[in-house]
Amino acid sequence: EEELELWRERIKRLLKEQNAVLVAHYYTDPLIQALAEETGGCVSDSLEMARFGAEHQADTLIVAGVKFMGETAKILTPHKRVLMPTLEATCSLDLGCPPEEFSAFCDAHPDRTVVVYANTSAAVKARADWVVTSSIALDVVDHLDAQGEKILWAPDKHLGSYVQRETGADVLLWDGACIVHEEFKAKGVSDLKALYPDAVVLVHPESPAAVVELADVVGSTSQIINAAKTRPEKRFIVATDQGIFYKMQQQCPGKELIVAPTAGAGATCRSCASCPWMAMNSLETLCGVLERGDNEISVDPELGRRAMVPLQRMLDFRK
Ligand code: CIZ
Ligand code: SF4
Repeated sequence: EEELELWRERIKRLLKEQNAVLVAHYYTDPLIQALAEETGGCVSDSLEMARFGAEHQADTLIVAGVKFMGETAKILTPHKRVLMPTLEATCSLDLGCPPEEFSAFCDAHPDRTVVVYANTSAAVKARADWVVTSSIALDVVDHLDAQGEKILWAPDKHLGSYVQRETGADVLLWDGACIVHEEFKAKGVSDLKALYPDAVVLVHPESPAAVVELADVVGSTSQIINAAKTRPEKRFIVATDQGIFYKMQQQCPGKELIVAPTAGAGATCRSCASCPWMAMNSLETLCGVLERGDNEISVDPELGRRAMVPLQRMLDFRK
């Protein structure tokens, strides 16, 4: 307890001294999310993190999340210093989509419009026509489909097949998955739903189709939080990373939030549905990076300029 308070005080002082702002993802440790809120930083999904960092006056952005989020911040604001508590925090989607193989896949399908999820490296984004997050994937693909375009989608096959089912577009899928969401089990969710028939099922579309099928609401992290907040029901079964419960509970006082089971049936699960890379962000690693000023994210400027084109397309589409 006392030690935590010491970390917190040190981090607050260092943020101020360095004109740095903390930008944290919903899946990070609640201690980090709380500190971001207290210090005027931001807690959000990857798109809002990038937007917030770009618009904030701070010279230094401390990105608590995973590598692609730091890279996206750097691409949007190349003149700012972007630091991360650890450079080891990656993502199975990013890892599962190496730029050379991806580029060859695109070359083999030149007739397709290349749409990539935000959870990708700068080099993969640079090869894309569009970058999307889960909150706007359906709208963008609908728009492209209406223009008669065929889609090449990467890297998440579950999100991609969800988009394909919902829009009816011609979508060719890359074979990637999120190791956290892929573990949610339809049997577990339906058993839980039988136990709590009044519960609303909220599912992130990185989950397998059988789980998405059971959802009352399918959406991005922000859309899931918003659904829990605005729906009149009092109980929710949530299929996304447990880190989201900090913000959800804050926005939904008095409502019961239950994490969807990742294995077996019935029992709720406490140690799962938690991204191991997000967990590398701690008060200790955060304090360390502020003290040392290392772990700086760099993106080759030319690559960054190319990646900015599909990113800007997404930002403009959202307006
Ligand atoms: O699963 C992730 O890493 C998500 C939901 C990222 C994001 O877009 O905020
Ligand atoms: Fe990647 Fe999944 Fe972790 Fe998100 S939760 S950073 S998609 S591995």
